[in-house]
Amino acid sequence: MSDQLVYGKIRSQTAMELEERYGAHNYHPLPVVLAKGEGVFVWDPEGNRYYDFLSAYSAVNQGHCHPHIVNALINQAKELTLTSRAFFNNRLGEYEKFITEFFNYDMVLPMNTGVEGVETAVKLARKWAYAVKGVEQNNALVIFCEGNFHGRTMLAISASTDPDSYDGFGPFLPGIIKIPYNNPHALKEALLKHGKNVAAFVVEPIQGEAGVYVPDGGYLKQCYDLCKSHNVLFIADEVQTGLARTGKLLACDYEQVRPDVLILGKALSGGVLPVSAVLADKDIMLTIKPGQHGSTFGGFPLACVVAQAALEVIRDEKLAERAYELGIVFRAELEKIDHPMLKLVRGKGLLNAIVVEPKNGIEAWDLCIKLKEKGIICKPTHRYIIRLAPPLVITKEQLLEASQIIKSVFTEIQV
Ligand code: IF1
Repeated sequence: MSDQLVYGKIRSQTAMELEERYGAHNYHPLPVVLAKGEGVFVWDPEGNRYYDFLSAYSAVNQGHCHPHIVNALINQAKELTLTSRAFFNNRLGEYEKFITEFFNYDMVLPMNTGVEGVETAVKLARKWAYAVKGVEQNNALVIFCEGNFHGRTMLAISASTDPDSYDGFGPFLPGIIKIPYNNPHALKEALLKHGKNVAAFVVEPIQGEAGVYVPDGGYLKQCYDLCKSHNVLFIADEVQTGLARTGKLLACDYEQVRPDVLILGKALSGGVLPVSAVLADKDIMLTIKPGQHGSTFGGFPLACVVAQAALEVIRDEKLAERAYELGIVFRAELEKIDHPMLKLVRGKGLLNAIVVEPKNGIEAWDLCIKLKEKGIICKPTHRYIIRLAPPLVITKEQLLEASQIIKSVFTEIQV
């Protein structure tokens, strides 16, 4: 580990102390300070290099500071950044055409964060339920899955079953039903009981925060068909699973399911700006009229050019195909690790996780500290799962090198 300051003006220790003193304590970061990112690598202020195996929770699928995306940002930033939607601008329409053709939907509603995308999708579903399905005003219901993570707003935590997300923030939003994930029968029961008032079913194709919980094959299609038979919108939250992360452009593509409403975020900007989007066809999208929804920065010129560049990288560098092939290689390497703490390897594409059993007081956090010391940064979700999600631009050689590092951490732990 080098000790001299290489990047930026403050040392790691100082950076951590400043965050501790002046920043809200709403996170418990791994003790590593990042000062530079390029592709699959990040460096701390002292110049120590790490493989990034979190990818900012799948927001930098294209790799850190991808030149095509950063150049789009820089060039646009010199011309026009923000106009508000009080006026037209020369970037939004072009981007809307690009992204709706890219994902084969009639229209897009541009927002900023992933959770704003979720909020927008639920507002659309309610509007559609009253205007098109004929649900009585203020009686619309939305079904979510237990173990979900959709963000941190009051809607999202009202739908959450994780006490860390909702405890102490009540009262919560009404009109929400929670059913077990990966259980089509539970959805069928809920729809038989409440179907006439249900506007939508919101689901993550793979539950990321729950620990990369991959549902059984056919789950999404069964849920989609159940929704169609009850005139209920199928809403896919692909904020984390979308944009090539799981080995397909969308995780729903594995089952040829076309969501009625598609929510994108994170890698939609390649990690350069908060950019999210909700895609749907006209009959749904046009239920929101002028002045009924929006955001200051939603669809601003800077976001439009960045998002288009981010999608071009996914297309031109064939990131979904790469994630698919390399995911198979990576899981095969991880499954070679024969250690009592390593219970399970699971994932799709390059969204993977290892389930570890704490032993002799050693938990997932301790493994992440050891991985950091060996040049890989990742983060546990819950106490026993480590998500392993590198940027999709990682090469096979780099993935194999990182796999060896992961193996070495386990072999060095005596249990
Ligand atoms: C945190 C988790 C991941 C998401 C899905 C919507 C959103 C997210 C499927 C909201 C955001 C982020 C939020 C971030 C950590 C991270 C996370 F650990 F919190 F759960 F990825 F799994 N839908 N996930 O995963 O998007 O508003 O954040 O842009 O809050 O700590 P956002």
